[in-house]
Amino acid sequence: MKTTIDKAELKKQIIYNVKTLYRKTIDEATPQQVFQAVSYALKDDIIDQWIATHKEIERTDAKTLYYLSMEFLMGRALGNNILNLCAQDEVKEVLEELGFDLNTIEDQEPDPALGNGGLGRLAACFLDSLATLGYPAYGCGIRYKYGMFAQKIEDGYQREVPDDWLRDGYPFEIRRAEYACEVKFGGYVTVTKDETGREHFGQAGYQSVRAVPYDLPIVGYGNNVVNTLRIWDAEPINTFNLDSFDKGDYQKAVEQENLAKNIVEVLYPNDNHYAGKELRLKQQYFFISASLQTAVNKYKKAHNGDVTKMYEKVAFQMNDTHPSMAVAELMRILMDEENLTWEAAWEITTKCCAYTNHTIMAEALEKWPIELFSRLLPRIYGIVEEINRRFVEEIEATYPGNHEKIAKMAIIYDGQVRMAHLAIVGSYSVNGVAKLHTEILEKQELKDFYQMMPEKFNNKTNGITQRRFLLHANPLLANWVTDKISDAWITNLPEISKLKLFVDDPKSQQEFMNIKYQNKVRLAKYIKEHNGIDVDPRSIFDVQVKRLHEYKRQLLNILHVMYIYNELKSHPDMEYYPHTFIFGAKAAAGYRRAKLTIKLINSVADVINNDKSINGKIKVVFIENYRVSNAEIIFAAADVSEQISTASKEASGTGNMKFMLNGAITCGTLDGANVEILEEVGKDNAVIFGMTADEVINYEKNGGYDPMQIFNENQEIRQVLMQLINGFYSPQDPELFRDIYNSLLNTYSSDRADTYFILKDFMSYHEAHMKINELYQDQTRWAHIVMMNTACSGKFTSDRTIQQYVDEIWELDKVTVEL
Ligand code: 26W
Repeated sequence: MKTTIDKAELKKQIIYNVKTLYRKTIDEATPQQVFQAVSYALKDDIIDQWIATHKEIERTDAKTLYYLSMEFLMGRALGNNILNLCAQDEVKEVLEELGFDLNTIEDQEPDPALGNGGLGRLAACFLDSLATLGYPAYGCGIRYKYGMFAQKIEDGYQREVPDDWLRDGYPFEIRRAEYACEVKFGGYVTVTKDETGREHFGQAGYQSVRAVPYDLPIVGYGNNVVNTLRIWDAEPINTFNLDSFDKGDYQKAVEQENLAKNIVEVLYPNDNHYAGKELRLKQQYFFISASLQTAVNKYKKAHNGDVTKMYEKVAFQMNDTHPSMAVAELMRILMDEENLTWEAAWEITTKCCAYTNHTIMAEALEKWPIELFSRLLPRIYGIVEEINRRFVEEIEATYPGNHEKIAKMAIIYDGQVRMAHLAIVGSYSVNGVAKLHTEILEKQELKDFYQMMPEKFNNKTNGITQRRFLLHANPLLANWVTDKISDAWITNLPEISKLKLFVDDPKSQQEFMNIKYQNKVRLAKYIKEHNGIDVDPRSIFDVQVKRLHEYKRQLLNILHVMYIYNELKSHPDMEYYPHTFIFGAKAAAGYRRAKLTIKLINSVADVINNDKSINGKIKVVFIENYRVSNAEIIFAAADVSEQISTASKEASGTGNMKFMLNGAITCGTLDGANVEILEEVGKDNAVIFGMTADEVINYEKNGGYDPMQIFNENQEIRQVLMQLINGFYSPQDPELFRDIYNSLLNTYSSDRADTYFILKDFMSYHEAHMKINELYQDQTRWAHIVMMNTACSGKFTSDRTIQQYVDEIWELDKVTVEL
């Protein structure tokens, strides 16, 4: 692939940027200043492609996607942009000539972390694939002043530190004040009748905020296509008028200023947990209203002001229910501002909107109290009421006299607005994110909707971008793959199956294992620098990195480490290959049990890592501040991928795919996309354990199971559990982990004991680990397994996922950009 970057020109630009940005010569510049200067220099080239892309989209009037998401977990842009511009060698050489190392410069960039976990990172992978495949798309989101908090571990506890990612300025963004628009909150609805007697709705007495977009370029791989991530900042509508003697005006001006300041202040750090905060509802409406207003205006400009066929050129994809206000806001714009009738507006809305569900966890469901919703968004609430009234009529027509159906399916019910129901009713497509997940939606969670409107439902199994998670994250393996089978895998991942030719070739095996070893050395070095712990790169790196949540069962993992440790202590000559158990996870700031689990992991690490008697056979490492940038190093170095959620709970998972691509074996339950990973790689190349989703669901229907029986019958498990309450890992405070103990055995709280079937799956998990212990010691067998994992990962590229969305939902037009 040829780049448009010219070395001499780039060098000149960097020197010039350092001068004009910082009044410095290049030899005086700090790495952070060089990072800024390089980024601005590349942005210059990117902007040419960006402009060309938009010219082409306009010229061909191509159908465009608006991916609506409260989260975009982008990770660093510089390294990725360099790769997608195919300018790796050029930039590296120029920097070397100027006396800087590219890796050091890349490390200066803060991680733009405008997301929590899976859902936000999926959005980022999708943008990469859309640009690379040449599909016109906007990501629409919020420019949070503070992104996902940085995690500090102090005395084993998590402390949250604000993520001030904009502190030094973010070089890739562009403020687009000319696209600013007004978003209105509160007040009341006005109705006027025109001469024909038709009612027109408006708003009065409201407060408003000025939404100002910042655009970030999304560079396609080697194709000159640059799409846009448009994130919205909030500013006061007009700086208030100090001359005003009117007390009411003054008050209102101050309030509006505060509203603007608060709205985009911070990302809510909850993952899979709905907290019902008023400010979050404001955030949702804020970015949806701004995004839809601009989308409609843009469409109108290109189509003589006529919106009636908008669905031919525009698709709105709602990333979970967080943006589902889009349904009502589009209706508002089309009726109140474009003067369409309800019927005409509804046709357009339901031909433009589509919804992706990302979780079946009941506590994640967004339900807003009517009081709050209608006070904050009176006009939108009125529209939702009307959508609901008409939908309930439809239910009655389909199921006459069936009041239970209405109770189960209505959008407004029991004093609350059910956002998932709004999203489903207002969309032409509803999809889950893995086969099993979509099946569970159809058969259980959304059964009534599936029965009434089966044609809307479809599956889109998630994917990841190999550009970031192999090409950028693992250059050694990426180069090796390219040497073996050409670089076609970069834009066509299924090509990677050609590696199957090499999985039993001794020389290739050795090369592959040697690369894994070097990546483990890289991670060991990171761990030494950040944790001060020595880990042996020859040990098995067994890794669980993801958000901390009970359903993801980090607790199962650490209890099992405690179990193995006890075994090693009582049978010192036990046959056990050295293991390094690596964890990385942020807990939501208010999630107490999750935070206690972090403390437990760190306490166990303290005891085990300092016990000389086990000869370093186990090390436990908790990597602080897990995020996209260190994830890239971690995936590349993993031998074992822990994907151990309670079956049925993890909608898909995407970390599982990143591990697989980088040559790790999955130790997992039959949950989410693990099921499809197993299908691709074959049962000899993955280790599966635990209950199936059906079994879990059945137990749940029958009120759970009795963990006390396991406690009583299994002495080793009992010992582990007793160590939670006898001070073994917390001598200063033996009661410290009582809550975790109780959660597994007691019904002291409203929850069932062991809600997530940790003890039920425990011995099966242990067997899985013993199997891995055995497999690893046959290095030929192991190399075959992990190479098969890389070779069979073709399905899990987000390029495939996006192509399926395009073919089956969005029907976008491809553009090609010639410079
Ligand atoms: C309202 C609070 C809240 C916040 C975030 C509720 C739900 C969420 C997200 C939907 C949680 C999430 O990230 N879900 C994950 O989405 C990934 C991408 O589809 C899946 O791979 C994960 O299995 C799923 O947990």
